[in-house]
Amino acid sequence: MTHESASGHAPVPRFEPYKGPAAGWGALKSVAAFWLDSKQPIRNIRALLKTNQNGGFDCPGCAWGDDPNGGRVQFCENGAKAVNWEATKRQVGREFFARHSVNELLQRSDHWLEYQGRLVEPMRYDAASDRYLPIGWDDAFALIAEHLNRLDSPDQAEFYTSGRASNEAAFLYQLFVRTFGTNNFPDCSNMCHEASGVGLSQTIGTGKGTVTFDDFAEADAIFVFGQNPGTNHPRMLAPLSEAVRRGAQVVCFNPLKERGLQRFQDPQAIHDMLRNGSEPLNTAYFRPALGGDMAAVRGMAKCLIEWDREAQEQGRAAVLDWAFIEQHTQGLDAYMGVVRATSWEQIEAQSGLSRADIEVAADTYRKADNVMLCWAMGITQHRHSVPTVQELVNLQLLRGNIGRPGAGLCPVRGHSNVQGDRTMGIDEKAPAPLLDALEREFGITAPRRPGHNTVEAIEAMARGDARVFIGLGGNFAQATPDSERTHQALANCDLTVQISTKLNRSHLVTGRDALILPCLGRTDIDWQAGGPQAVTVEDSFSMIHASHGQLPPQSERMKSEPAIIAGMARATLGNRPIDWDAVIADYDRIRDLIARTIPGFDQFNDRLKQPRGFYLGNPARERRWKTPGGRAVFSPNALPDDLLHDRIKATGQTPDVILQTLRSHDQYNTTIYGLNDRYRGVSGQRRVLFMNEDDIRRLGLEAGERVDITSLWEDGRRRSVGGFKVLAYDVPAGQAAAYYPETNPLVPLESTGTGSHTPTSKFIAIKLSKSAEQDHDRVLAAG
Ligand SMILES: Nc1nc2c(c(=O)[nH]1)N[C@H]1C(S)=C(S)[C@@H](COP(=O)(O)OP(=O)(O)OC[C@H]3O[C@@H](n4cnc5c(=O)[nH]c(N)nc54)[C@H](O)[C@@H]3O)O[C@H]1N2
Ligand SMILES: Nc1nc2c(c(=O)[nH]1)N[C@H]1C(S)=C(S)[C@@H](COP(=O)(O)OP(=O)(O)OC[C@H]3O[C@@H](n4cnc5c(=O)[nH]c(N)nc54)[C@H](O)[C@@H]3O)O[C@H]1N2
Ligand SMILES: [Mo]
Repeated sequence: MTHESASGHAPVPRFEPYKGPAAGWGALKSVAAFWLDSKQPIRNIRALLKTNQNGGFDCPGCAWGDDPNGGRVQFCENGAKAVNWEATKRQVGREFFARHSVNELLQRSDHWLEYQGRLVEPMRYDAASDRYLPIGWDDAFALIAEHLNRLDSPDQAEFYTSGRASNEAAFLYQLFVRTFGTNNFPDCSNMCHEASGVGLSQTIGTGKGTVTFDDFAEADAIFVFGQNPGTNHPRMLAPLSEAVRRGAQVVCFNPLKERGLQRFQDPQAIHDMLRNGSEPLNTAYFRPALGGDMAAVRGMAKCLIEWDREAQEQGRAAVLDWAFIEQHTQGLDAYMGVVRATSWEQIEAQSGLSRADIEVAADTYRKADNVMLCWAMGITQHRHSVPTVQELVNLQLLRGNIGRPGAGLCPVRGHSNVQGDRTMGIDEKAPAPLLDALEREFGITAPRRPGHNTVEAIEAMARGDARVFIGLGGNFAQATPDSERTHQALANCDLTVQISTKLNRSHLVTGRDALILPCLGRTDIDWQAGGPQAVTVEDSFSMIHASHGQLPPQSERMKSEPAIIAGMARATLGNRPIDWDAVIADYDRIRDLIARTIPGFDQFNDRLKQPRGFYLGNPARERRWKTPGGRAVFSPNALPDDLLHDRIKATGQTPDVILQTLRSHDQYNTTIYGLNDRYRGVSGQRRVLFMNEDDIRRLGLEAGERVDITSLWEDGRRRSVGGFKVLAYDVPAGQAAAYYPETNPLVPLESTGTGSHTPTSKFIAIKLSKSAEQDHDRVLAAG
């Protein structure tokens, strides 16, 4: 793969510390560059002003919720990039594919592939010429139906979903697939917040966060674990800096000193920018070991329990909220038992933090009346992520920090509708009430066998047990672990189908037959027989609202996602269990079906008319616990004995460092917008390895030289990636960081979270060696 810049001119790789605040002028400059590059700046600026506004479209960026008090422009730098990226005028159609064979395209970088423009017509792979050729929509649907109906069992097909799909698309998709007869719904959530869903359902009886936007204004302390909002949820910076300004505590747990968690300049507060002032974003910053958060939070709980005991002995006010514990929880005794059994030595060793530091964090926690805990991928992509999420719940239960204003649990979701897709039934573990409702409403026999998650889908394709792969959005080949094996698994299929907006590697790693089906994006106007259609999404705060595309589509040969799903369904099932064309004519009809089958959506179409949509509600927020015992549950998990998996130890080798894979500022998951990572001071390059200076010296390396990275896993396979430039960076000793997806070849398919099956992308044991591939430009400065 070459690493060229997509726009043609070779970038100069640089590395120098970023001195500006997060957001602010730096962000505006960057947005302007992307606007101009979209080739239709004025049109896109107009579109952008409609982002997250009433009558406008939902930002195709992250799942952060809107400020319900509204008014202000509700987009951020990276949302602007997402809009410009989707709304480009460049096109990828038959001429493009006539010029490039698939093998030739495979040599291009991910950045180059997506940069070529919007996919504008359906294409079918032709193995003889190794090229994609145009195909009509009806022929494409017929081909899919032929493959699906030929399978021995519906379980031989995998139906992937990426979290941008709207509620309407997701609902139709699961109805089609379940009528067809399988629960094989691998989705991006399996690689993302799965552990949050699992951990929360088991403890508070709902898999979603309990807070809404307004809680940020009422919290006395906000803890942010394993999240980089400056890049990934920039609109979160405003409530965080506002919290600090009014005297609340914002406490960060992150091994990297993320710029976006330190200083912030609000791009919407013009006076802030004119004086180039900036607001601090945190009041304390702890830098744990990778995977050390469970131990750190256990330490905090240990402090609270101990302080409560002392308070009781001395007749002072209790530290724990005993009234809440007695009325609302179960399992405290067993939990206290494991807390007592957890030694400070183990807590310090595993968390990478000192007891004194943890006591500071616990004291901040104790002094705050209302505490919110926020978290993202630094928590969920570990082997013990479910117990870690449960430890966050344990902490909150100790002081009743759930179900009152300014307090609660806030898993900050990724894709803009990943939460909604689950609500609509994109779930391989098919909840029985949903299946019952589908059977009742549609007269189908819904499959009851659990389906495949993402990792199981890869395994099934690799074994030859699954033979058709259909991807509703996303980039399965790149987003998933163990790239070489995943690619082989996809290539093993009889048919691969990608429903996409932009060209990516998943279109190039084909089954024997392969289709590219180009779809409309969030920004595009979706015209159907009944006029322009809106779709709906659910944000991280369970707010449901409508999204109306604003820009005329690039080509008449693109279809909306619901129309594509309906086309596949009609060809495969006929008009069973619904008249597919009829619901596509007017999406209100899809919403009527949702209203009749998905809890919380009654009178869906009417309630959508409320400005800013409606709140789906969350029983745990009202202290109603949908658990088997009707109470919130303390989870008595022991800390892992060792963060290193047995299969790492079985190699007999000691890792040089532990690697986490993360996002740069210029990417959206596998979509690479550019080669810069502004806040970390990196420009013009992505193949970099952030390392601690002592580790660089210890391993006999030099900053600026290139290394090959090999991961450790006992299964006889060699997993390595080459030519990563070592950057001396302020990371704790023993850790390293590099960008995803370039590092996915290192993540073993079997290295997954217990109970979540999420690949452990934030904990990869690696060895380093000097690379044969060296260059002469040296790093300009150390971070
Ligand atoms: N612009 C942009 N926005 C996005 C995305 C994008 O790619 N680009 N992706 C979207 C998606 S799907 C998601 S899921 C979210 C992801 O949002 P994030 O979770 O913020 O994404 P990551 O870049 O994976 O960052 C993980 C952060 O956790 C820290 N970390 C890693 N390991 C640990 C650990 O063991 N403990 C602690 N305490 N911290 C740790 C890392 O240093 C890093 O700051 O963002 C969404 N929004
Ligand atoms: N090593 C490592 N791996 C990871 C992660 C990590 O942190 N480290 N993070 C994981 C996480 S959190 C996630 S969520 C997954 C992401 O996994 P995915 O969701 O599968 O990947 P994306 O990169 O978001 O998908 C990008 C593609 O989606 C298509 N697309 C964009 N917009 C639309 C649309 O509106 N409709 C349709 N149909 N297609 C569209 C475009 O063709 C684009 O190329 O990756 C996971 N993989
Ligand atoms: Mo995600």
